[in-house]
This record gives sequence, structure tokens and C-alpha cells, in this order.
Amino acid sequence: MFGAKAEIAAHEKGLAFELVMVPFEMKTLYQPKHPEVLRINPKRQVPVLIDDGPGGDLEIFDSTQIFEYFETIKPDPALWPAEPKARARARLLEHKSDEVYFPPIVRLMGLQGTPDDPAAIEARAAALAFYDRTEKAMGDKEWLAGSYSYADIAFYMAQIFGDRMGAPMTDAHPRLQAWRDRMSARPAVRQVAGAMGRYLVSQGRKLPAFLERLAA
Ligand SMILES: N[C@@H](CCC(=O)N[C@@H](CS)C(=O)NCC(=O)O)C(=O)O
Repeated sequence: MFGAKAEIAAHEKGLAFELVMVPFEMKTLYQPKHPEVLRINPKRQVPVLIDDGPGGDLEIFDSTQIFEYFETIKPDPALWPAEPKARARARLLEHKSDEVYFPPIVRLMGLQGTPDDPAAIEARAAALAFYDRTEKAMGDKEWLAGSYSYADIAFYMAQIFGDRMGAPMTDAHPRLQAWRDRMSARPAVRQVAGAMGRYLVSQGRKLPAFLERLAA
């Protein structure tokens, strides 16, 4: 999910890049870890970015750090709003998506066999409360932070996992669902989320309807 964030952003920016997928199996997850990941990221996680172009070698990790680097090297098209407060709000939304919305979804991943476990009920309630707040904050805006931004990319990817883990948006979130349709129509999003959907299908996993359409 975090690697897909960076990949979508690179496509949106029109940056040329080589994508290296690390080993991943549903049973063993990310083991064995890719040697470049172990070398670059002390947290041993993807994504990592290597830029060995002009200016010397750069090796960084963390999807949000990668967003910031993309914005610096290729400001156009802008993926943060220009106005300082709007930009800070967008950054906060991106952070909340990763650090407030997503952790309960990660907890649900380990509770798929026990959906009535109080921890699972609590995690789904947290996701629902996040949708409620975001729906309200969305107002009539087309994108989460006004203009299309990294916040949209982060939350789109995160909510794919929310839906798959049993915490989908509901009829109480029509603006968010319309936003998701707008996101799904973007070529960069279709390309990355569609490929993820096809991988999940190849592993015998069922997809949410919106992702099924992208994966077809
Ligand atoms: N804050 C990091 C989170 C990265 C992360 O959690 N990556 C996951 C894959 S989506 C990972 O590498 N998990 C393997 C592990 O933690 O061992 C980011 O934004 O890049």
C-alpha cells in the first residue's frame, strides 16, 4: 500500500522510473527481505527510492518522504496546494490517512478469522468514525484538500485495504464514494490499483466492486 502511493505519485508527476517489486507471498509476507531494502531502510520496509541521476546518489525511504522529494524535483503538476495553510492541511490529511486511519486497518488484517473479537469491532468503529469525519470535512470539494494532492493518493490506497478488511465506506458516505469514483478514473490510479487488484485475484482474493472494475 505504501509502495503504491509512491508509484501513483511518480505516474502523476510523469517521472521516469524503474519499478522493482520486492518478494511478497501471502504466507511469508515480505520474507526474505530485499537486500536493497535492508541496506537503505533501518525500518526494513518498502518503499525505498534510489535516485542515481545528476547530483549524486540519493537513497531514501518512507512514502511521505518520497512524496516530498518528488514535489521538490518536479513541482509541476503540483500535488500539494500552494497556499501555506491549505498545504499544511493537505499534509495533515496525508499524515492522518497513514497514521490515524490505517493502523486500525492493519489490526483488522490479523483479525480476519475473528470478526467478532472486541478488537476487530473497535477497529471497524475507528475506521467508520474516520469516514464520518472525512465525509463531513469533504463538503462540496472535489478532492480531499481542495486541489488533487498526495492526501488523495494516500487515502485512496489506504481505503482499499479498509474495504478489503471489512471496514468499507457506507451509504452514509456518498461524497467519499463519489470522490473514490473520481480517483478510480485517474489513469495513474487505475494503472497501479488495477495491477494490485489483478494480483489479489491471482491469489484467489475477492475484490471490492470498485477495485474489480479497475482490475478487469
Ligand atoms: N511509513 C512507511 C510505512 C511503510 C510500510 O509499512 N511498508 C510495509 C509495506 S506496505 C512494509 O514494508 N512492511 C513489511 C514490514 O514491516 O516488515 C511509509 O510511508 O513508507
